[in-house]
Amino acid sequence: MALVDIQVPDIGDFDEVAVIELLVKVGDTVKAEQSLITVESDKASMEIPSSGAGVVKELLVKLGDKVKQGVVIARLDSDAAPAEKPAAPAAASAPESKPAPAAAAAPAPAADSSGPVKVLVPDIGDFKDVAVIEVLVKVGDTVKLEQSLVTVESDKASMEIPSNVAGVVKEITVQLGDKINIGDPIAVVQASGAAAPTAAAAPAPAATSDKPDAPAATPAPAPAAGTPAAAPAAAHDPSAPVRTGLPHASPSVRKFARELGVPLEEVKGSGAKGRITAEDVQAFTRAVMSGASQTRAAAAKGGAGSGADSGAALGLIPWPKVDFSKFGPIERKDMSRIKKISGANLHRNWVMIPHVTNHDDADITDLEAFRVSTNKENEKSGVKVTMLAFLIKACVAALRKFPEFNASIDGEQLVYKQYYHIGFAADTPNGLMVPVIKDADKKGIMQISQEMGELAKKARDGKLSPGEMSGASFTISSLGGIGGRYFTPIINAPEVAILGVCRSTMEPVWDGKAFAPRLMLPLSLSWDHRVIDGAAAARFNVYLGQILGDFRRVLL
Ligand code: CAO
Repeated sequence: MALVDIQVPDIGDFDEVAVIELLVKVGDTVKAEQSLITVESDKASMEIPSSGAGVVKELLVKLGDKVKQGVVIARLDSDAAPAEKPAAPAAASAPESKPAPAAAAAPAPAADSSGPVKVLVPDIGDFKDVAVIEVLVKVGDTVKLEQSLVTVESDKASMEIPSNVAGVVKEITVQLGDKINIGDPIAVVQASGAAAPTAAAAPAPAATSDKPDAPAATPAPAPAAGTPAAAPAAAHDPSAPVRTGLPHASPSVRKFARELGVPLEEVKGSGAKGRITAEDVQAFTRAVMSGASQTRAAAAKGGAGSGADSGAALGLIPWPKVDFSKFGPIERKDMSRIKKISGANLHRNWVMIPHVTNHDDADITDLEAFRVSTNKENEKSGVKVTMLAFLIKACVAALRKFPEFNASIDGEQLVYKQYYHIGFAADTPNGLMVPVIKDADKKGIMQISQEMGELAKKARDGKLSPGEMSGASFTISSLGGIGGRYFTPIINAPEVAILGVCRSTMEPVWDGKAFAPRLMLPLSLSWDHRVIDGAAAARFNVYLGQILGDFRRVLL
């Protein structure tokens, strides 16, 4: 096995450029001149080719690394080189010739200190017939010295061509798609008075972008200059990996996107061949800021809509599309407004909150006997005391003892509420609604029962006001009137816990000496594991069970 180190060749004045794409992986067989990585400065991006053929044994750079000439990118086993392509000599990774400084090769404009100046394509190394893919200024624009005027692109690199004079753009003499070469005119700029430099500005080195006083004559970036591998005009290498990851955008647009934190791969390009322009990045940012759109990362954190297709934002496979009528008769109905709204909320809460549910049983034998006798005594009052009213009071007591269950997450803080507004899930013909009993700690069982009856009726009649459905600090979902044993209720964000209750049943319970018939109420407490832990949840349920078992404990 002959190991060959592949180094970054001479890339002109590019120093410390970032690796933005790895085009091969360990185990890949590469040909000589096949691109291995893409690097980028703020003005140009280029692919770094392999100076030899072989099998990649080691990749010595990773995304984000800063590299410069001489840095070893990869280690190849050249013995394993494809037979049809003789391996280039190992030493070939270092370029044999340096790029000519732009000042030497580029034609010097006849710079009048205040007259019109023709801006010409400077020395761009071996770049020949490169296409103008972006015109970055328009007639009337005031440009600074070295401000980029156009972006050109070969099949291996793109770079921006700067102005060698400051002033007002009088004419643009190239169009999108034009093929240009060294010495071709790009624009006419009315120099703004200061003496224009006598040499054409070189395209691109990163360091010059914000420094109008930086030397204009710098070497051209070197995809063309060093190894033959880097020649941008080289025929397209069909063995090069398909570029699925890198969005089509100029270096300055990428830099702009990076500054704003915009994920370029999510921006739809409106330029030629789908190229992303600065305006596209701005439009994307505006859409996200206005809430009209969101990034995939935000969606994955839970901002995704409830639609079945929002799984794409989570990187999930598409929702199955089935023609159900193939299997039998069907009927389609629109989802109710409430179902759509509650569905979106439930979906977000399910995805965003790390739910855990603790199940337990409470002995409500004595409490139920008390409830029944109370209702008998108060028959004439018209108010029926419900088990749910007792549960609300019992939960208030447990929330007082375990305040983190009555809290909400707000950024990096926890908000501990000192009020006890208890929501209860109500099943209505249009879907699930959650009216709220405000200040349940300050109300008696009769009052709570009465309010609950009124709110449940309003919910069924679709007459709840927004105020009657907001502000809950904890929620109870009771299926006791229907049946079932246990379930996993979904937390009603931004609350951090919810109690699910099912139908009580008479069960034989061991009292230490014998089995006794006891009325047992199944409890299911779902809690947010970011705020609450399992031990606290178990304690909460135990305490709740003790109160429901003997309500006098509320007074303790
Ligand atoms: N165990 C045994 N019986 C129970 C019980 C329990 N845990 N809870 C209620 N019952 C009984 C009641 O005593 C009542 O019996 P009687 O008619 O003999 O007095 C009967 O069941 C019906 O009660 P109810 O459901 O009308 O009254 P409630 O106070 O228990 O509940 C309300 C009110 C609004 C919560 C309820 O009507 C409701 O909508 N529940 C469904 C909530 C829901 O859908 N949750 C799921 C959310 S997740 O999708």
